[in-house]
Amino acid sequence: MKLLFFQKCAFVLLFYFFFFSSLIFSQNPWASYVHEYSFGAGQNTGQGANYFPNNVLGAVSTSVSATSPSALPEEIVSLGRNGWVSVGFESPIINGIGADFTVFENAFQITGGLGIFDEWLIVSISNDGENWFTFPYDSLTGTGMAGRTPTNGGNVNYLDATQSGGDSFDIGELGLNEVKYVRMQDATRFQSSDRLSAELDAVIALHQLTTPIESSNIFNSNIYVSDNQLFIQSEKSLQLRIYNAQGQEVESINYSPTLSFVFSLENWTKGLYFFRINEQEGVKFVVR
Ligand SMILES: [Ca+2]
Ligand SMILES: [Ca+2]
Repeated sequence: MKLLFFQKCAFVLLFYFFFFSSLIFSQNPWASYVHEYSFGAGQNTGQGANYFPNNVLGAVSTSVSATSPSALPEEIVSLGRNGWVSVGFESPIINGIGADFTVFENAFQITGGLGIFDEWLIVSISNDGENWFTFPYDSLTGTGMAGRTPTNGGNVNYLDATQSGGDSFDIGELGLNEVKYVRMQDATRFQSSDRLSAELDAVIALHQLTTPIESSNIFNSNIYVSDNQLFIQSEKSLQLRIYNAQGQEVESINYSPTLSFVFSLENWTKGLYFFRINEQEGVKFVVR
């Protein structure tokens, strides 16, 4: 009987995991606004108000390939010599395992196996828009910069840096755990004179702080998470049990009606959690 309950419970957890995970990942991972910018001289494709900033926000152009880059002003902006753009996201980039974001320029493979036509970008990150941390680079080889690897285009998974193309960066390399802004600065001054200006097509977050989803009406109660605190409001007494993504119970809370209830999640590990209220068939979650 007990086993049956856990099997049932596991099934429910699994169901809600798949149901809600599609909601979780529906969050926009692409840059969603331009924070600041300053264009340089020399090349101005896509800088007009009809095109910028939309051409650097949202998804990379999927009609491109490694040999056929974006060149349309609707899709890319030329930063101009030493010009730069910083972008922000719906939700901050966090330090996950490996690369945390990818920058797409319009580098391309030159036909005939003659290598890659690349235009370099120095990449910096910031959590407050004031203090910037720049990824180390080699101005002779371009190592450490963006603008070096073609976009693969098509239906590749752009959340997978191993198949997307572009140049990926790990914020943990600079000792940061969370950043709001990514800045790309044209670095073609270090290259041969036929490089006029780097372009920017798109930036995608690979690891992102996930916004908790309000879970209000399923149980006729109001349960939500804000600022790392769990709020409960209900007219009925509740027992709230919280499980981690492995299905282990990590907390059990007995709630009785008061004006409000606040439970701190400040010291909790970031991740996916499931809520089970009393013995009702239902699970909720929060990702911090
Ligand atoms: Ca990382
Ligand atoms: Ca674009």
